[in-house]
Amino acid sequence: MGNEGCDLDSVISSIIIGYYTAHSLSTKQKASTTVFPVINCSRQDLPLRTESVFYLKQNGIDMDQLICRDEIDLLGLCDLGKLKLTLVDHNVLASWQVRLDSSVTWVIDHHKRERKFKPGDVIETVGSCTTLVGGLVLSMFTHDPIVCRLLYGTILLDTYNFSEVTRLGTPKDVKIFHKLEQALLAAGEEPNRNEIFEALLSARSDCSHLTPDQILNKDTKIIRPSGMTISIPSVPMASTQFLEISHILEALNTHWQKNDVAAILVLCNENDVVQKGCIVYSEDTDRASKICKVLENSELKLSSRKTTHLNSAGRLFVYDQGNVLCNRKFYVPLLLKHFGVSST
Ligand SMILES: [Mn+2]
Repeated sequence: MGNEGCDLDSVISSIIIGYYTAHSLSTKQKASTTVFPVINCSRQDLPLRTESVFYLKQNGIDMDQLICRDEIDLLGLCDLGKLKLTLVDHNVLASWQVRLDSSVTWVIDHHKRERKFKPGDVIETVGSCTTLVGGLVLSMFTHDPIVCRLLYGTILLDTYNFSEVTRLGTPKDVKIFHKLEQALLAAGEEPNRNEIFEALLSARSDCSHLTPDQILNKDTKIIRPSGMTISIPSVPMASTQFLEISHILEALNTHWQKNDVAAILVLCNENDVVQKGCIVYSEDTDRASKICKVLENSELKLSSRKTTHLNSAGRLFVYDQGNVLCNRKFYVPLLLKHFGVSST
């Protein structure tokens, strides 16, 4: 199971590790075990994962065959002692899934280690979790172009096509990527990395068929520092473009109420990875100012922008971000560190 952000990395890592695990079982184990990837979002939210929908479809994987988290009673299986859970693309369960932790038997992740070291776990900070997955499974699936293609495209997207600007790719990403490329060439394919990257990028940014509400839920992380909850949606557009979406203020207000959050911190990605702005929205001006102060005093190099948005006085704080390489991986620890991690 991947993380609840459920991006391409999480979806592909869980599918490939599920496939690998199923292939690795002994005949005896096969008789008594079912292995399946869990897509860590609800069936209803699956269409919001636009790049995953696009890439799976392109590679002939039927979305209806996948199991979303609301289609399987993991907690029930856990309570019965019948669950062995592999975590991919995260190493700490979301707070509302933390009861599954006793069932976790294996972890493959590229985020900072936040759990105790266990032999067999693969936790390394590289650009993409699929790089680590590729390192584990490639020898078994060198001749399987679908597996290779799924990993290949995901590494490209996560490293931003190994861009020199973003520097998201590590030497290990490069190494596994080249092995995948060799495997695809050997299979008679001619992978065009720029084409694949551009197609994935535009699929990820494609919000054309989404409602304002869906845009806010497309790629959202909710964090709970002590005493407050903050929702952090990341949107693939500039802040000006975001604020021009019709009924966006209503959608922010609904999101704020529904999730019972102190504030919504919208991260605006232009080109999808270079982050040029953020917006803080709250009906609770006191808390919003506290959050803004933390952001303003950080390395983000924020400059406040006056918004002329109707009825937004005191509720909407719009910023340009000078340090364009800081993304949610910077914001989350910053806020957690400042406000303290909740004990609940
Ligand atoms: Mn990832």
